[in-house]
Amino acid sequence: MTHLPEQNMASTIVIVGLGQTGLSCVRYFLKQGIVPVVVDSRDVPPGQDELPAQVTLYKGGLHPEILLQAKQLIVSPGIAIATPEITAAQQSGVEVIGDIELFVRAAKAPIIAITGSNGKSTVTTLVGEMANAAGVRTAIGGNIGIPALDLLDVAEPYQLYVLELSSFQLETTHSLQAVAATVLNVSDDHLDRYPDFEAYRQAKLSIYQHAQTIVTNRDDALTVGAEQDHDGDTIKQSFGVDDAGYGLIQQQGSTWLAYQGKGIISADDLQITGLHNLMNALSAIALLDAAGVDRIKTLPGLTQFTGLAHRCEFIRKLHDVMWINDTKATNVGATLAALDGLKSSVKGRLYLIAGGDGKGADFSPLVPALRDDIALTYCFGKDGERFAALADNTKLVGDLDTAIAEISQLVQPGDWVLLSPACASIDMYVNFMARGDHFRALVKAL
Ligand code: UMA
Ligand code: ADP
Repeated sequence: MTHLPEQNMASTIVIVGLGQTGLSCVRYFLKQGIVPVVVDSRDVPPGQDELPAQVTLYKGGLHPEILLQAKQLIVSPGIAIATPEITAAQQSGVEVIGDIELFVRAAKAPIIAITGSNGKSTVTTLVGEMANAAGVRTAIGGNIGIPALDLLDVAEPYQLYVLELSSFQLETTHSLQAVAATVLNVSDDHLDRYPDFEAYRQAKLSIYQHAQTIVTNRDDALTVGAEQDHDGDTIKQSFGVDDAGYGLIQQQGSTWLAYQGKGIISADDLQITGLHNLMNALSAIALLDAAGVDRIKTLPGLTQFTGLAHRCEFIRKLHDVMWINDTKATNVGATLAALDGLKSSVKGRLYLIAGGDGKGADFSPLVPALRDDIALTYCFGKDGERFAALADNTKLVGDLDTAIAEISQLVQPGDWVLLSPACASIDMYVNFMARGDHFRALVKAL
């Protein structure tokens, strides 16, 4: 039995899950003179050394007796709200919200909200850079790795917030009224956390609730919600490869990003490549237009954007062989986008390195690409065997070191080697960045 805190639990705020989110919530409450308690199921929760002494941490379990007596639970995204201990507290009348709900209740500037299975971090960063280029003091945060509540703690307030929101964060957010909201795309992901794909999709579509403008993807019908998913007077915009709304046109011998058939900027002026990145740029323009930011002034932010590390990141050209790090491809949709975007540039053969924790996803949409576009796929990690079974031209190896050592012996000038795992990294690495850093180090050492 846990010893309950001495303070009156009925007025206590309980933060469920330490980690980055939990710590940001602690800082937020302490700043307001409120001392919360923290509960974490892990024996050694990350960030416990940073926890101020006046905050009590109950670890090694979710301590239902504390949750049941709380005034409010602030649940971290890493913990499902369907967890029995949390459901029981909710049913007994305890309010259950997340850090994004706290943020939107407190934020004083408009919010652009971005979700989707892939492209969230790219679009969030791009929108932030374009808005700042236009002279609008803008902060980005959320699932991208900067806890949203930390954005409130600044001397000079921001004029615009751009939030990357995961389906987990959206589940515990109810008061978001975005000036513009988008679901970039929806494909299999996190099926280990949801009963089915539709439940995951619905969590994403909730971003549209009470948005002034919603921006959907014309090429992905799953991004379009039902009428009840948004208010009656919501403005609807969309992006896609055709020339309707925000789209692409051919002009002066090249592809242009356009709105209602009128060219905005030539794709040749951008430093990011691949059709998926043109879609990312179109969605960024649509979101900023909806937020009323002067479009012309935003464009230098777009032309200067070189993309994010770990997403189709060029690492090295060695003996005319290209080595690309796409470790952030943690689901099938992202790997398909990388293959689609890159394959036309490959003059020789393409080698793929894939595998890790598939989070319950169906890998079969990759089969045609594995068979037709790739010379040999090296598979490793928890679901490496399941991956290797997809096609004949695959090889199962124990780790990334072995994959790279073997591929480096096979490659010829003109070949490309792509790490695009279609899986999460947590079976073997701290996070996707550690996997990408390992790849980079191995390739640099060749
Ligand atoms: N956990 C427990 N017990 C607990 C609390 C957490 O086992 O009591 C585990 C979770 O199952 C999870 C891990 O700890 O595997 C981290 O969970 P967390 O809620 O403590 O995570 P934070 O450190 O707060 O980071 C979270 C987001 N993490 C998740 O949603 C899992 C970060 O997104 C986000 O950048 C950060 O808040 C700031 O907003 C990461 C992520 O992987 C990058 N997101 C998923 C994705 O992008 O696919 C959704
Ligand atoms: P997220 O934050 O949603 O994970 P990122 O911008 O970090 O998205 O990109 C993750 C992966 O998805 C990378 O492998 C990247 O190449 C790929 N990607 C980026 N934009 C898109 C898109 N619009 N559609 C499909 N895949 C994309």
